[in-house]
Amino acid sequence: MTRVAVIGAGPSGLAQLRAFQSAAKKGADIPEVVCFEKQADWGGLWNYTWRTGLDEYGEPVHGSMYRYLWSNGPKECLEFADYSFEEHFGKPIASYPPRAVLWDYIKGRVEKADVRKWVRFSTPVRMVRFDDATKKFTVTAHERTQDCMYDEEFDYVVVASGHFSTPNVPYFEGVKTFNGRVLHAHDFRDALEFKGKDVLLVGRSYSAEDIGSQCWKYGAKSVTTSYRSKPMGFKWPANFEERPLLTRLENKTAYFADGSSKDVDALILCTGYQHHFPFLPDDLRLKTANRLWADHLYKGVIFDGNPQLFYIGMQDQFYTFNMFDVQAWWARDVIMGRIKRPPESELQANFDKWRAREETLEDAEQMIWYQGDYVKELLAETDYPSFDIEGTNKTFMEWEHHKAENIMGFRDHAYRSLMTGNMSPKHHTPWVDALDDSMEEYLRN
Ligand code: FAD
Ligand code: NA7
Repeated sequence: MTRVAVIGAGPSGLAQLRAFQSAAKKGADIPEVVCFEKQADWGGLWNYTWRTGLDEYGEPVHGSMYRYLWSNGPKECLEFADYSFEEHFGKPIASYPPRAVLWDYIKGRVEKADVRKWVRFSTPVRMVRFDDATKKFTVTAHERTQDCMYDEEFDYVVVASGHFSTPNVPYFEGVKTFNGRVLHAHDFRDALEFKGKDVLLVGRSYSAEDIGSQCWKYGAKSVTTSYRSKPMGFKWPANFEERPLLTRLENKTAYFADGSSKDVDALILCTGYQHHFPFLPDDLRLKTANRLWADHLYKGVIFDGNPQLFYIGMQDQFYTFNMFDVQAWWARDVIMGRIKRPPESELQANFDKWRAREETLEDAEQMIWYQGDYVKELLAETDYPSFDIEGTNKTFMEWEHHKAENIMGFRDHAYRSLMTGNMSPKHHTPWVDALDDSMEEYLRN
């Protein structure tokens, strides 16, 4: 029997499990699927951990999510086409759910699909090797609760281990003797730690924007973000400012590229993440920057060095859950022979086309249409329930405009579900005043 290993049970890995299960439900003969998950539960980053550094087994902690995190984009743009929010919660809910609400939603679909039995929890994959003679992979896994390592053979491997977990940590002169707390966004957990403090963040992307906003919301004395390329440019509150790049630190003083300085209590490096696959050898390991068209992936999914190896969710992301779904359905169909693997020249031409367009992209709006068009291309080739990509793109555009209007108030807006057609209600409390991020509080009428 054909065997498929899925590495990771976050949204991408779970999309792969659901893809196979949905084919089985329609009567298809599916391969045997084994999902290896390093954590004790599923949901990937959405499964919050208080731990930082190493976990109870000495494994690097996967989680980069923090308390009080609310979705940074409308939930209407990530909704599963085969399992709506309304089906899960029994009613329409507001558009920017806190982490716990999204985790519950992710779990709901796979619980309904009854695929937990396919997952081996607390089992990091240590190594994957491919044998050119037998055309099989050997996966070495480590079951941590019994502390036992074993090998198993597979015909296909799907890597869904995420790429927002291993921090990119640049060096800044003077950081060794800085008299304050220094951490990377990956280790940020609770904004209350910075209440009453002057906080400096390096970076200008989602982590800097959101962790800065969190610190401000939970009472930081001041928030300063420092950019390398260009400012974020939002209309920030009075005690929130953007400065050019940090050049050095001295005691508690930070110096910036424009010659200015500021005394700060803490430095949070929001400097992004590395695609990091310590369990893959050179010939199977994806090497790419965080970009919309990742290197080495045909159709954004098949590894160019091995036709039996797939990667899900490796792109930089506007689209998330439903894009992972479409990728997983597509990978499933190639594995099951429903989609004939196109010849190398065609795959390369397709890669070149997307790469060339990626290089022309100038702003977020163009990037959103680009990723939407990519999702559309894969969607047309599978039986994943079709959904309104144009409508999703337009919702993203509204989101962008709402952020430009009011960065601390964009989460107070509501959008229409592209899956059910129903309008979502506005949340009962403005985001700036909503300090309790529990699911009970969010779902309260
Ligand atoms: P992950 O969620 O990272 O899951 C990967 C899984 O693989 C994990 O469970 C991990 O334990 C497991 N794993 C890793 N290595 C191994 C191994 N060797 N063996 C076995 N298992 C392994 N997206 C949104 O749509 N909205 C948001 O608001 C949003 N906020 C975010 C906030 C933060 C702070 C971050 C970091 C990301 C955010 N994202 C958001 C993007 C996020 O990448 C996706 O939502 C989603 O979690 C990606 O799913 P994934 O399955 O690809 O990766
Ligand atoms: P991103 O989106 O990859 O952004 C990384 C940021 O870090 C970006 O602004 C970079 O600046 C900045 N960066 C990287 N290296 C440096 C150095 N050496 N000096 C200064 N600045 C640097 O990561 P995020 O963590 O923000 O977001 C990841 C995901 O988490 C995202 O999907 C969200 O949903 C949540 P640049 O822009 O290149 O000037």
